Amino acid sequence: MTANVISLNGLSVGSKDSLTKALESEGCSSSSCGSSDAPEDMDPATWAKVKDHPCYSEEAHHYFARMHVAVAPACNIQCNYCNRKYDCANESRPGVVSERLNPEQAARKVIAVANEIPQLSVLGIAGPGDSAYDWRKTKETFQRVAETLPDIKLCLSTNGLALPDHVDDLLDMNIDHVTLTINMIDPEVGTKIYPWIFYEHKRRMGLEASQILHERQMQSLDMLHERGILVKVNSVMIPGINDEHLLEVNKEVKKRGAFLHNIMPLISAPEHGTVFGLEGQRGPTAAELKKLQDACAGGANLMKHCRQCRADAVGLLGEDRGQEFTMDLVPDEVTYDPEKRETYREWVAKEREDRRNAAAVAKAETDAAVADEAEALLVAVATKGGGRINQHFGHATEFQIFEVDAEGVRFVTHRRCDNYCVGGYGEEDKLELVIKTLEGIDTILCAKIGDCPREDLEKAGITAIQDYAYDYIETAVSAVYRARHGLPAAEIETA
Ligand code: CLF
Ligand code: SF4
Repeated sequence: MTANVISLNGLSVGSKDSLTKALESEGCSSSSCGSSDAPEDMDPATWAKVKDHPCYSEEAHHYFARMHVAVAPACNIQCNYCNRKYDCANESRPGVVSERLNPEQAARKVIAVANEIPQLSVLGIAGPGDSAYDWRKTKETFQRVAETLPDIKLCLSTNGLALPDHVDDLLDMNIDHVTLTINMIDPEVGTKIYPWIFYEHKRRMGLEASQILHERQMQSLDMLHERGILVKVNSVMIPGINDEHLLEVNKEVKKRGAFLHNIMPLISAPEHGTVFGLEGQRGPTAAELKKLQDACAGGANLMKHCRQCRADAVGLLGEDRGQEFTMDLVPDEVTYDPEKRETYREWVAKEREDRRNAAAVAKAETDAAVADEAEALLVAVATKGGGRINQHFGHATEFQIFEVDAEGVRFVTHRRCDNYCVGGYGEEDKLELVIKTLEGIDTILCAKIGDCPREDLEKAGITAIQDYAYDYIETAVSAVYRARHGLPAAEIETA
């Protein structure tokens, strides 16, 4: 395949060969460490809403970025997994928000980011408190941004308690993506998660608090659905508290029209200072999360590519470029320049079509040649975005995991290795830990890999392949599967 490829960092287009050469000259300092939705699955109006939203469309997350602005510090409830000194744990990793912004600063920052990151398609407000409770600041920020950048999608994340009071504002402002964090539909379960809420000028405790929160969350979901606003439900999976119960939550939110359900593992450590962290409440293992996700089959569609980002995250999901855009780096006056973003969108439209066609050909040829019952493979991919295999093994901070069988190639999840790659470990230790995170993986596809890590991976039973550098993920994964069955790569014509 000799398709042109785009460098997502610099928006420069080149050939696969030229990028491979660039990669070689770049070298590598490290020798070791490295909604399953599609247009045909939904009506055109819904597809138009989600196609460029990296959280609502798995395909879009390869191409488009989101940014959060931390304008809403106040919150009206207490979750046992949250410490207000930290980001909203609904939508972020625990970590202090670098800076809180006022709406004017936030709007300026969005323009600065849009000028530099052409992939930016969504502005989300996810705290660090509750965006619907701190509504005045949320609303002013959205209004300011909409005036300058009308093509940016506006996205809100909230616990839902205050939301029914603002649904009409959402409609007026054309906001069609809202995330509700719903951890229970049984208030008894809620008492173990929420010690109090603040509602109608009064602090409510215990069962009363959970009862009110539950009713308001269901009311929010119903009101949003009735008005055609797409709702994603986020749930934090807390072993021993709501893990089994989330199956019921999944069914209920589906019944009430949720577009997606995102079940996120509890992140909990004593140093976060949360009630759960101090009590030693653990998060679920990857296997427990997968088991719950599998059990939800047939219920609300699941989002599986969430990165639990910070309330001030900037960039593609899985990367955070927030430190490049702190307010001291944003000019006092910024003028929006749409050119880069327009060019990028035109490129993405062609690229997506080409990638989809290539994946369809590979699927059809494989389906016809491999028996249905043949075993599925798990393949890890090192990618910087764009739906291509374009990252050096040693530079990867996470791997995207794809499953392939005769039915085709499916994104399954991502596995992070940056937890292990930051400081304190020698190169050898890093590789050992990366290998652990890749347990169960058959093959790794990356743009380049050194001989030493390749041999160590081989010893661990994982084959590392760089022959598909800069190819589309689906066609390369499919080629690996076909080769396993003694078939040549599918014949694919690309633009
Ligand atoms: Fe932000 Fe949330 Fe909007 Fe996305 S995040 S407000 S819907 S633009 Fe996305 Fe981040 Fe997961 Fe949230 S990956 S934590 S789901
Ligand atoms: Fe923290 Fe968000 Fe819960 Fe409020 S809703 S307590 S900010 S996690």
